[in-house]
Amino acid sequence: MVLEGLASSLKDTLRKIVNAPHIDAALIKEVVKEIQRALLLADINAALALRLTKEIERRALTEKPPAGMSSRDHVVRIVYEELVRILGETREISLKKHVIMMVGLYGQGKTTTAGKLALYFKKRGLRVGLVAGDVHRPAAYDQLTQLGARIGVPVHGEPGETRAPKMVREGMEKFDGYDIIIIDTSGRHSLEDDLVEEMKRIANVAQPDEKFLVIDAVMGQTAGPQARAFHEAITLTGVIITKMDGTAKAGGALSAVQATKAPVVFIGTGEHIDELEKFNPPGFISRLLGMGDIKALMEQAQGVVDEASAEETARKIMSGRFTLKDMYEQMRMVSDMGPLGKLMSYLPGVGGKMSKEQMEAAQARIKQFKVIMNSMTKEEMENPRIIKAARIRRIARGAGVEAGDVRALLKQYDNSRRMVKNITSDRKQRRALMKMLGEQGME
Ligand SMILES: Nc1nc2c(ncn2[C@@H]2O[C@H](COP(=O)(O)OP(=O)(O)OP(=O)(O)O)[C@@H](O)[C@H]2O)c(=O)[nH]1
Ligand SMILES: [Mg+2]
Repeated sequence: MVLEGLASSLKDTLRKIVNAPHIDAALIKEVVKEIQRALLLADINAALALRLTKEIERRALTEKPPAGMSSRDHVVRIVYEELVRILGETREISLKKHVIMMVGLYGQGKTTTAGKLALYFKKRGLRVGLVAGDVHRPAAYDQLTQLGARIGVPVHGEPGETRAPKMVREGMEKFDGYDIIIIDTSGRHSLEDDLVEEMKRIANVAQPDEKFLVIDAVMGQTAGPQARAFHEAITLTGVIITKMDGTAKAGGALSAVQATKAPVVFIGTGEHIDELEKFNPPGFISRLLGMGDIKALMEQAQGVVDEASAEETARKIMSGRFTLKDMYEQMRMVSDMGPLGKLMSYLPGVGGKMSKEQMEAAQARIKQFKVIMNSMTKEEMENPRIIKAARIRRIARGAGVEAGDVRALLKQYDNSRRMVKNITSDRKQRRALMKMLGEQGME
């Protein structure tokens, strides 16, 4: 795993929060100090680490947890959110036809990454061509040809040709009907005028949609000034940080590049051709903290609830009109979120209490309820009280279940309605529910 050291100390710290008998200022201060130490070891800039941990401390001491969230979960969430913030937004990558130009200093991983990107797009069903625009290093053409052959992507190049713009023009013509054209270019020891000149001439010929700077993670914080210099010279559209697997300094490179406002788009995580990852700060931090599933679910849950218009549901519940249809909608929302187990593990205070078997049983029941409701009439859905023995038999037959299953559903509805009624008659709970459904999504 990338940034192993940082990951293990952050996980230890989170464990301390989760296991604490109660959260108080002393614990928060201690935790913040540990986070700061871990960040410095991962080569994060000292001023940045200080600012970040100050903010974590301030929020943890002053913010109240949202309704339904324990103060432990709340502090974990603050740590998570602040770490994500220093890595910036996820930069999406187009899967439509486009041209990519790779630039960077000597030996940073341009050629390897050009091959990795070619495979990345090929796997997504796009037709890719590689152009060997590095005409200065004699072995560069062979290297790219071998990479191309391994992944079944054609390479345009000509050993002995020394005019890069000419090579690129030919490549552009040859791959004219392709979806993605990736141009490899030469590196230099530093950002000298002739490198800038050559990059500009190639860009002029290729008119690339993406100009990706490739930087080795071992550069640590100096990746920042380097990215800034390239950005000023040719206006980058993104940065790819390679060799994230090999160094503890990767945190320095990531955060320093982010500070230049040239977004990190991919990271290289190994020598192998498929070791390239789309860089996604929330996902990256979740993994560092060992909470990948939870975060993914948090986002997923938010998305589903938004779509289903949580406010509408909340308003209905408030007005006391809670029909079978509403219950069905809610079940659909929940089951659309995938395995119920995951949802349960996210919900504060619930996680871990249900066994795997219990969760699977709950999931199966939701599925069955959906089938049963599908054989009800609109009237029955809106006014379940009219469902008596004869209707129960008809519905059971239609859904291919036992009458007892239909009764179980009606019982569940009764329970839910009673619960809703209790909530809506209690002002405090009403407010909490409104908040949960309307303002905070699933939180
Ligand atoms: N461990 C690891 N090695 C990598 C990664 N990306 C590239 N490399 C290695 O880094 C070395 C240099 O990679 P190249 O792709 O040749 O670098 P370049 O920028 O094209 O180099 P020049 O063309 O000479 O400027 C190779 O040995 C690659 O295998 C990565 O993500 N992880
Ligand atoms: Mg190269």
